[in-house]
Parts: sequence; C-alpha cells; structure tokens
Amino acid sequence: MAPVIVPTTPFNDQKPGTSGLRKKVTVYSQPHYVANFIQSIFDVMSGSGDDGIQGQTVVVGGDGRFYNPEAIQIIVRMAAANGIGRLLIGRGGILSTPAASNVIRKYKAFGGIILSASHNQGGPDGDFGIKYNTGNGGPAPEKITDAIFKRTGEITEYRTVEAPDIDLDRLGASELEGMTVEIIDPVADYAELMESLFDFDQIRSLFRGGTQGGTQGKQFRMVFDALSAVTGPYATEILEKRLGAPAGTVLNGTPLPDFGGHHPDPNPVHAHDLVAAMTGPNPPDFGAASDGDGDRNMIMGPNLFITPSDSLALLAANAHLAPGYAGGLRGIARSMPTSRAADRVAAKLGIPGFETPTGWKFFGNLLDAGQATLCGEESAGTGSDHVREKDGLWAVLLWLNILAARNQPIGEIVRQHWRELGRDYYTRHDYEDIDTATADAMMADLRAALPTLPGTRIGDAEVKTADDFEYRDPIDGSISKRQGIRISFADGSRVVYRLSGTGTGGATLRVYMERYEPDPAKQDFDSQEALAGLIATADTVAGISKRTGRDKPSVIT
Ligand code: VG1
Ligand code: CO
Repeated sequence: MAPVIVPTTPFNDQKPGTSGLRKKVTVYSQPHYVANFIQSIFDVMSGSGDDGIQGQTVVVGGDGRFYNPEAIQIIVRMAAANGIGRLLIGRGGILSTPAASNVIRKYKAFGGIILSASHNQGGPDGDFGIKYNTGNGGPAPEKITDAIFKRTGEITEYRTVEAPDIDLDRLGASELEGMTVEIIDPVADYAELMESLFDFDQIRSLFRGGTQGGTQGKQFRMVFDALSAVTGPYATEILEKRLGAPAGTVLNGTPLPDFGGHHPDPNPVHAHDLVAAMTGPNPPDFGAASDGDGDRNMIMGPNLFITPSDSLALLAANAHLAPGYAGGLRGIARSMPTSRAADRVAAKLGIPGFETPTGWKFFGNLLDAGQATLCGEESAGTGSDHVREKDGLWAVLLWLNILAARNQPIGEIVRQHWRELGRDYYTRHDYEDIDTATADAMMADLRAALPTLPGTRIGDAEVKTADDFEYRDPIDGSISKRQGIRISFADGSRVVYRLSGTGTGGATLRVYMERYEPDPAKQDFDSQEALAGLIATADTVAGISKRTGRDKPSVIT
C-alpha cells in the first residue's frame, strides 16, 4: 500500500530543550503534533544515499508514561511510510533511556527515538517528551536539534501508512508495509551489559552476608525506590533476581503511566519513601532511587544524603574496584554547575577533568573520543562510556560493587574521602514556575552586571570573577554560549544561575551554590547551614526574593 501524504502546518513551539522536546500531554495530543515533529526528525536524518535513515534500523522506546503507546503507534506507521528498514521496540513500548542507548549501540542502529519527559510529572495533565538519539547512542548534538527545529517551522506534509496498531506486547518480528518491526525484551540486553561491567559474584556475597558491607555482624540491606517509573523491572531483575537481594528491596517497582501521581524525580523531596526508609534508628546500609526514564540516581547512606556531585567524585575515586574500570579512567567530565569535587579526584589521579554545559548531549564527543570515562551532573545524573546516556541503575551497581570490594560502611567511605580531598559543600535551590518575563529580566540584569562585579564586596564576600559560561567543544570546536552565569568569590566559593530547559510551565530558576572546606573538623555540618552566608549572597546579587516575591525555593537539593 502506498504511503499516505497528510498535509499539515507548522507548530511554532517545537524547539528541543536541554533534553528533547517536552510539552504537556495536552499539547502533544493535538492532531499532527507528534507527526510534525517525527517527520521533521526523519527529514533531517534522511541524508543522501547511504548516509540517511532510509533502510536503516531505528530503536523506539519510552518510559511508559501516559501517551507512550499512542505516540509509538504514530511513529511506527510513519517509520514504515518513510522507508525505515527495521524498528526495534521495547516490549510494551518501554525502554529506559540508558537501555535504549545500549540497544542503539549493540544493534548498530542508525538512531533512536526516546519518548520521555524524565523526572517531570506524568498523566493526562502531566508532561510528555520526544528525543532523537544518534548512532553512538547519545542525544543528538545541538546542530541536529537546531536543524530539526528549523524543519518543524517549514513542514507542509508528513508521511504515514494506513495500518492497524501493532501488538507491542508480543516479542518477536513482524512486517509492516515492507518494514520489519521487532519487539524486544527491554531488560535482557541491559542486564547483560551490567554483568559485563561489575563483579556480580562479589555483590551477591555482600547480599548473602558473605562480606558484611562494613555492618559487622548483620546482613547487608538496601532499598531501591523506583518511584513507580521505568526502572522497576530492571531493578527487580538485577537486584532481586540476579544479585539475590531479598524480595521487597525494590520499592514502587511497578511502572505506572502517571507514576502514582508523584514526580518521578529522585531528590530528597520527591523520593520520600526512600528518605523515610533511610532515616531513623535502624536504616538499611544503602539506599537509592531512580527517575522517570531511569537515567538519574539518588544515593543515600544510613541517615546520609550523598549529593550527586560527591557521588560522582566518590565513584571516580573508586571505580577501579569494579572489573569494567579496573584499567583506570581516561578522564572525568562534569557539567558546569556540578561541584568541583570531581576535579579534585581527576587531579589526584593525574587525568584530565572537563567542564561542559548542562545536558548529557555535551558529553557525547568526549566519550566517543575516549577522553572521558566517567561523566556526571549535579542533577543526579552519572554515567560512563558504557552507553551514551546517564544511567541510574549503573551508578547504583557501581556503588554496590565498591561497597562489596571495600567492605566498609558507605558513611565511612564518604567521610574518609572528605578528610583526604576536602568537602565541597553543595546545594541547589530551584524556584519553579516563576513568571517567564521576571526570570528573563533577572538573567538579563545579571548578565549586564557581569563586567562590574569583580572586585566588589557583597556582605562579607568579595567577587573574584563573573562570567556567562561559554563552551568550546574540544573535539569538534563547536561553541555553545550563555550556558549559565558563574560568580566566584575570593574564598573559592561559587554561585551559578541558570534557567531550566526542561520545564513546560513558566520558568524555573536554578541557583547552585558551593564552598570548599578542607578542614576535617568542619566537614560534618548540614549543607544548608554551612552555605547560609553564600545563599544570602546569591539572593542579594540577583534580587531573587525581591523580584519573585518568593521567600524560599520550591525545591532544595
Ligand atoms: C535538567 C538537569 C540537567 C539534565 C536534564 C535532563 O535540565 O538540570 O542536568 O541533563 O534535566 O535530565 P534543566 O535544563 O531543567 O536544568 V532528565 O533525567 O530530565 O533527562
Ligand atoms: Co531522566
């Protein structure tokens, strides 16, 4: 049957942000909205001759949120009409973001379409998202997302076929208008990859009590909160089935289209079940959570929240204890607002440390070029060169491998690290859903003030440098401007301001604050207390409370 050509007109708001195009479900479910964006991806990737997407393998999967099945059926029909050779789809239309990255790489696919709005709320009034990943398994770089956006503004028609919905639940191959559709097990390939990186025997014996995980005389216990999102089946298979953790280790393990009404965002506010389990008189030895699409992680010890920035530094310092990293690391990359704890580890190991803009797409070139092995973001994203996305469960397994190998409680490992390299007190304050004009004006005024700030005093603090972060990719030379305002003070502390690029309502201002504390006697304070002075300074410099009328942030991590 010939493809059907459907006339359409452009939507003017299909500009991908930090990670794909995120919009409310009510926006995405408008007629032609998904189709226009998908056709724009296919048009941009069509190339000429052999270098285009036609005839190639493409991976499709999402985090299972509301509207996932409907969007996948639209994509399947359009892929057939656009001459895609083979689609690999996770069963039920589900693939975690890191699992999708792995499938793209393992099966040498041309690219992948990932459906997720990650940590954003789901459900009919929640958010949906679509992201294109290239053949390296990573999010498309800016030159491709810019081209896709340009195309969405010119589109006049899209191609589809008339065909019934395919059965997303039946494993195996079928054919649709000359295209092969293969439904694959979403967990199997990923679990195999994890087994190749970590010492599963050693972790198994940790759970069996063979080593004590530092909690002498009692069995090692952990909880993993999947937040009713995509990692539930992955965590249950790997932690409970393959590694022998007792049933019940995984909390909220069944993925729900609306995540049970919660934000699937692993931070101390939204991962409340995890925080409750890890707080109190007799908590488990180790706790973790992941986000909507499985690429983020949150790590806790007994009565201890480990910031993602510290987690990155500690994983880097100890990665050699896992078989996959026994040969050492090539380099460590962190996003600009992530604390400098990782840089101290890079310096100690004598390897390069890189500072990139926010968003995983900026790590791709460094990973592909073999210059960085571990990457991380303060927003609870950590990963390595095993895939080209951040990977929540991977981080949890690396931690488990380290705990099993060191046979020491996690709190002791963290404090020892601080004693040796110093502690970077760190916090992020988010002001969500503020008026867009107010947020833009605040950033514009900050930018305008940058040249005059160095040398001035704000309270006790003296500004040393102030700039708007500009990144030159060391591999392809591309330049990304206006990636966040950085203000450093004479005592080495730092404030960063940027606006979120993943929200769907109003603006979200993120303020990142950090201060280095080398003195072991001063490393055990609560971070909000330890940073109180800097928090006040950050408010004064930008006039946050005055301009927004908010007396406190919406979320503190
Ligand atoms: C946020 C985080 C960023 C992360 C991005 C996607 O972006 O800050 O570090 O890469 O989300 O993560 P923004 O622009 O809102 O600050 V995910 O897990 O939502 O794919
Ligand atoms: Co995510």
